[in-house]
Amino acid sequence: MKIREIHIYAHDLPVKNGPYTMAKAEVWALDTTLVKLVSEDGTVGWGETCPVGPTYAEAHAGGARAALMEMASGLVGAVAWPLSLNRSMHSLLNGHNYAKAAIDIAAHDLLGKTLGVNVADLLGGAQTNRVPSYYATGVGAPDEIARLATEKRKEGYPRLQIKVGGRPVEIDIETIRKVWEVVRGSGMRLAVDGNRGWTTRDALRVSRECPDIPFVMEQPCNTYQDLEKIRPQVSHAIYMDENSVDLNTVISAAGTGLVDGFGMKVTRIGGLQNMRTFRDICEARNLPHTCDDAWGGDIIAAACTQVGATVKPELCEGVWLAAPYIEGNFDPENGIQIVDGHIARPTGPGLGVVPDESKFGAPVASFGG
Ligand code: 0XW
Ligand code: MG
Repeated sequence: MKIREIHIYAHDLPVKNGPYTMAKAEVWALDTTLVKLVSEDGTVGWGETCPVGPTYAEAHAGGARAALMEMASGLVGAVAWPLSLNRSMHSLLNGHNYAKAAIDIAAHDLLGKTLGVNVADLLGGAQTNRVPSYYATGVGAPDEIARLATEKRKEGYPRLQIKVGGRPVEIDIETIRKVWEVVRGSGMRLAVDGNRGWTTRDALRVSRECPDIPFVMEQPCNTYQDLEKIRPQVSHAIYMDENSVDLNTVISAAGTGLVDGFGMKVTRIGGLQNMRTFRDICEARNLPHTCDDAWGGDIIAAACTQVGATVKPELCEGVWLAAPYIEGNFDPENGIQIVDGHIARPTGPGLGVVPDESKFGAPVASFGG
């Protein structure tokens, strides 16, 4: 199974009722990058990567496309089996996981379609066809976030992530308290995500002032070292998100007991090949985690859902999708949707979704053929 052609597309995804706000980012529209791989026998596989603006992570849309173009001609003729392909990519470009992930996802789709097997089964086997999701609020006024929490609880979401940071910490504490008032006793799990926006002083204060509220503190501060500093002093569980940039960091954070779990993004870790290793490291250490991405349409959504379905259910913190913030789907028939806080896993071959590529216009670059 060798790659014959690589096509790269750019597509705009406006934020419904935008902007979407986080401690260090405010986004109105996301520039997503799609990759189409065509194998020697004409089978097609799709991949996608969509950084949520240029300030959330060390990634941006133009960087993804530049990295893909740097590698693409060297990948024409390469073996498309995911492990081999990842090694080929590393031999052509150092780093840039989030760009390599688009090729890796496309290779999994291609492999699944070639073998007539679903991606979850390629990754070890689906445990469920009804994958739990979670809702992430933006940074907002305490009463508004509490209202949203009530709405999402009623919709059936098993988990809520509240965004905080980038404003006086007193407002974050008030938000957490108001949300707790409306979800307490419902079974809805709570994460408070600072997206690197708190100082260690703020994180310590929140933990001290909310000892009665059982939330997970997700990526409260900017660096790995900040997490090491607060770890012995907070009573809340700590999850690492943005700092878990590669498997090496995950091994350290899991192996030293620095964190109690992870918010993980398929593209940040480099795609599905690395995601399955990440999943297995977490299972070996009994650490819960999400299977998300920063943003993106149906291809990313399907990739996250497929790998999410393979996570040991008691360790699965949910699959976050941008779907509620996006108009429409790439795949008009099997587009991914969240219903009652859960995602119906598409069970067709590969990712189980087939985009209507006319939506993407002409490729920004094509290689091979
Ligand atoms: C809620 N998410 C999964 C989507 C946004 O890109 C940020 C992210 C997170 O948890 O940080
Ligand atoms: Mg997060």
